[in-house]
Amino acid sequence: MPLIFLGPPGAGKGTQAEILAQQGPIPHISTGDILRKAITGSGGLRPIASETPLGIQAQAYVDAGELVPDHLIMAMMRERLSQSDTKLGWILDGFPRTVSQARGLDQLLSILNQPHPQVVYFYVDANVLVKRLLERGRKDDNEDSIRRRLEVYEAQTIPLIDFYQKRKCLLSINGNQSVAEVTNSLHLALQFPVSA
Ligand code: B4P
Repeated sequence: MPLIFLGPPGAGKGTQAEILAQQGPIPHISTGDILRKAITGSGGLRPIASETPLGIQAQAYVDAGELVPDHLIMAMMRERLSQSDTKLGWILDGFPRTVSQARGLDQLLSILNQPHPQVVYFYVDANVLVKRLLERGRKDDNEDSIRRRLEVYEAQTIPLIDFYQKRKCLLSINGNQSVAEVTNSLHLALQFPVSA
């Protein structure tokens, strides 16, 4: 089943997508990881000398906690979702992040003849998010960038909850729990999918 993981920065989307992808044949596709790899050449924290044209364009946005422009993200996702490992499904982590990206994904899926995904929304209290991100300490996990990412999330990504709720394909998971508890809730929810 194709899945979209939706939620604020630090909600545990990447953490849960990684765990789920290890248990089955469908890949974890993180736009954040693809962008960081394009920027640093390694997907890690240390810049090396192999940044790509996408990375050069994306770096300032990622560092400031802004969204990378839709046309760059859509081109990146068109390429990624056309790869052969996506035939059985995928877990999209961090995409779509705007209604415009969600509409772009709809068009892409109909071109690629792929089914519409189930959307999983991880809700987490703001104070928990900030604490987790500061503890993680990635290059873009500083106080200014985190504050900006949360503002951008509220303005541009929250409308997606309504967008997918209207389609009756949204499941809600309490992401305030421990990693293992969230994984357990996710398994239960995906075995018995219901509309939120
Ligand atoms: P992302 O890489 O998506 O960054 P994120 O939202 O902060 O990561 P995530 O939410 O997956 O982290 P997780 O909770 O798993 O994006 C980075 C940047 O890339 C964006 O700011 C933007 O500039 C750009 N970008 C990405 N996608 C884009 C798009 N579609 N359009 C435009 N721009 C885009 O983990 C957070 C921490 O919490 C970890 O340390 C983890 O160990 C911990 N944690 C997770 N679950 C926990 C739990 N249950 N309990 C305790 N700790 C937990």
